[in-house]
Amino acid sequence: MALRNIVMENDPLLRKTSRPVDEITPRIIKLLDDMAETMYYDNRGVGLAAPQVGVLRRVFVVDVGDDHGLLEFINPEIIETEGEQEYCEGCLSVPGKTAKVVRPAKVKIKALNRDGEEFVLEATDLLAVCICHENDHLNGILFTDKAVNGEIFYAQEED
Ligand code: GNR
Ligand code: NI
Repeated sequence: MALRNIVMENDPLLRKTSRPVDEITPRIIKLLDDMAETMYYDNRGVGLAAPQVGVLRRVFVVDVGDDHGLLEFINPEIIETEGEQEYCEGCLSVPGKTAKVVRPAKVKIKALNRDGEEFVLEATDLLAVCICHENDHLNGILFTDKAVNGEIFYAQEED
């Protein structure tokens, strides 16, 4: 495993649409492993999408610290949403900034796991927020684009 560099906000890569994975090769498995390691390295990471490490493929990982543990999504599709919730979001590619974003309260998502098996997951709370945030990355969308009232908050950076 290896840490990957995280692409920052001003990089045009973050604005591109990622392509589906057509075959789950050892390269994709290594990408998933490296993304999990990179997400956990910065304690604050609860998710990471492949374009954030410069790979324009429809892949993301999430671990919000609930019973689900580490979740890996390949070629995800949000197939149902319900309700609304507002959450103050951050992003590893947009350090020092937060914004309130309105997301669905509940999402149903379909994806492939690393064995190429399709699964469907229903998520609520922070897991639903995080899934939507990561899925947006695959479409070149950042949370700041969706800030409630366009308001961005500048946090203190701790290093
Ligand atoms: O680490 C992250 N924290 C976070 C907090 C609230 C809502 C979404 C997130 S995702 C973010 C990691 C990241 O940038 N994923 O793309
Ligand atoms: Ni992000």
